[in-house]
Amino acid sequence: MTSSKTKMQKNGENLAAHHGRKLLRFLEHKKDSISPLLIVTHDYPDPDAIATALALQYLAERSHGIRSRIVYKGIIGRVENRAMVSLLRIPVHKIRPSDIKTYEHAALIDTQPDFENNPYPRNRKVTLVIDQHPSVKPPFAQLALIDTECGATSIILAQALLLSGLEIPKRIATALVYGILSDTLGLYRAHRADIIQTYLDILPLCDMRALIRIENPPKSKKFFSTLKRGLQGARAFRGLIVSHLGEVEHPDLVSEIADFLLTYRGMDRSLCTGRYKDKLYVSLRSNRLTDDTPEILRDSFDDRKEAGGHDMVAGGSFHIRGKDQSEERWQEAETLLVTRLLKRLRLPSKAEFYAPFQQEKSQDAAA
Ligand SMILES: [Mn+2]
Repeated sequence: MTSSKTKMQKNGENLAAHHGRKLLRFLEHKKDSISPLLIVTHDYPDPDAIATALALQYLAERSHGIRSRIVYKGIIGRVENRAMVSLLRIPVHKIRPSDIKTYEHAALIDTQPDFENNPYPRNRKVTLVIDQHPSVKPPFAQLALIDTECGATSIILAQALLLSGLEIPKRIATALVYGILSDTLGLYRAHRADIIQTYLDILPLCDMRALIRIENPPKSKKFFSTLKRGLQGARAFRGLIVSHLGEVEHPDLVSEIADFLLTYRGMDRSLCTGRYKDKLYVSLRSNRLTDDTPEILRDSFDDRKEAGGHDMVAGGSFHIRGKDQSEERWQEAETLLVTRLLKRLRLPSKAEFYAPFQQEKSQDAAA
């Protein structure tokens, strides 16, 4: 996995720029045959996926007049992501069944043809794949740009835009900067010099005021009541903090609370679950550089294909089977998941979890 990267660096080349150039050449060669293009992000798209899609749309249109439509499945739930879409006026649309029929050409963004987290038919060849996640098998695509160590897929598009010589509008630069920051935890997970350099090159072009508003949006009462539940139900044991949120308004809350719980002093891993429609959504976070977080989560799932991620961030979801999704079935699934995780982490199965934020009865009485 690392040999190509080492080779690149030895040759003094820069992998992000290499992929950027490949994309520019591909669009140049295929400009007459791939328009209109359906740009498909992963389900419940995050800022990195949204920014990459937006930048690809702009690049394809401005450089070669390639028309496109950005689509996704699920919802954009996280308040920051919704603020990003509205403040930067990003034209993202819910996918319609007719889109798959109408568009002959598709670009998969921040996901791949064999992943479960996108709505594109598995058996159909795609035009383009741009992603940072390790492949399960070589993608069935005309061109696949996959850089598992680029920190954020937005880096590839930022490089392509910088190399294209096109003017980069503020809203595109801002989206890319936010995509990079959120996927790399504020560059903490940017492990290559070319990633930092790409970020620095695009940063002066962005709208700092819009960026700060995206990063600090007002949050709803629903968010705080979910957070309250997440804190009250949290259980900790040897650096692992677990919380089952129960029913959630949207699945993004699960990753939001997982991120938040990980910041509790003394914790280095957090697991959060939430029930949404007929699925249990799961997020696993880690502060340990040696953790292969997606692999840990896959090992804790029944079906390994239902979990994924990169670096220290992993997520997934699975159906709760049975006609009547009784409380029992949900709880069974939540408990089994924790049991498997403990086993995978070689923690005792009879872990004595404590409840760090639970209100004590006496305090209740006093209040
Ligand atoms: Mn990403």
